[in-house]
Amino acid sequence: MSTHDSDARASHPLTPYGWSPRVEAAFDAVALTSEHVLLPARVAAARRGGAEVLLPEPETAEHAPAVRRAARTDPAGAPTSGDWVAVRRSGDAWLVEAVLERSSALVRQGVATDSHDQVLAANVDAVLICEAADQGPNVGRLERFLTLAWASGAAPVVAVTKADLAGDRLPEVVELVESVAGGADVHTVSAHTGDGLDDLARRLLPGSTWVLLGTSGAGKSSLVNAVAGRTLMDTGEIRGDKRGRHTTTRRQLLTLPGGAMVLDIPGVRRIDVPGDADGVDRTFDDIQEFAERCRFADCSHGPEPGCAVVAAVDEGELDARRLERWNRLRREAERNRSRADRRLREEEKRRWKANDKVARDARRRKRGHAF
Ligand SMILES: Nc1nc2c(ncn2[C@@H]2O[C@H](COP(=O)(O)OP(=O)(O)O)[C@@H](O)[C@H]2O)c(=O)[nH]1
Ligand SMILES: [Mg+2]
Ligand SMILES: [Zn+2]
Repeated sequence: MSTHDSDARASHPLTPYGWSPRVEAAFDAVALTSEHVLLPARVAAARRGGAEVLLPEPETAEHAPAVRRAARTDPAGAPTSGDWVAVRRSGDAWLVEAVLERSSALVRQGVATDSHDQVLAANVDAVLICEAADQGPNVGRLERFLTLAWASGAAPVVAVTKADLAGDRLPEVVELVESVAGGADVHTVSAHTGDGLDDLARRLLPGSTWVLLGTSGAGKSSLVNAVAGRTLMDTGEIRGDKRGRHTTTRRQLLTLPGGAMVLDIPGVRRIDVPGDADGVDRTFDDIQEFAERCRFADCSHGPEPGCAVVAAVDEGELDARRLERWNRLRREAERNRSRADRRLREEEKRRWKANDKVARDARRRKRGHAF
């Protein structure tokens, strides 16, 4: 072959969808051990019992038995938007044989004791958190979305949307957002005037995957359409027409004309933060820094002596309300962590019992055969 490896990669038909050496290696590991001829594909949207995949042509695929079984045990393992999968042809149908290892996963914490986490999006490079300039901002919500994004393994970026509606308050709004954004960059944009769109568009690199996070009405779809220069997503404007209230419930990976992929997660009002301490720590890295200077390593940042966090509040270096929100999210993450642990233990017990039953049945059968 005359082409170099990098050329071959650049010309791979899945390159526009984010095909990378990492994904290639993950696919090879699966393909080499399979008895079937497998092809790599990216999941655009999950559907009942299967997925819409890009091969790169869009196709519908069903879960192969192994994937179905795995999804029953742990729904978080089912193919979701953004996943890389290995598929194969079976008669007229496509079957998803395996979900490849994820580089990141945006997880919605299961709230009920027995409920599972839901993976909202996989293999995401960046999360674009949209917060409308004319309604707030709601810093508690922003911190929650930031925590979710950091916990996913993707990098958060904040868009202060509808800048044209904020009037004189805009600088104040942006300053407030920046004060809680931490390591996330803040872009101020208006889908209506076009302000700030070029700067944001420059970050949407070809082959990168972005997830939009924000409440309904924050201007996510309008922003995507404005960046794309055409209507890729339905916006609030069409609501209330003859078709009635239109709310998108599908999480579908779309490709922007510039080559980046975006995924909207509609209808997000509030998401419980996952039991991943790293997400909270990174969101509140300012408090984390103070906490490292506390006298005791296990400081609860309460009334004990030598607490650098409490001292920072006293000295006006840290907003007491931010400290309160930090404590709340830390407690929530902890609660969700122990809930997840409990669920794991229970599942283990169930599996163990099931295995036990299989063994018992086998013994019984064996005894039966002896006669
Ligand atoms: N003035 C103004 N209105 C906007 C802007 N972006 C969105 N909107 C309006 O806000 C409403 C909700 O927008 P939409 O994109 O559907 O929000 P989504 O639910 O987050 O996708 C719609 O009526 C939009 O026209 C903007 O930049 N400026
Ligand atoms: Mg929308
Ligand atoms: Zn302390």
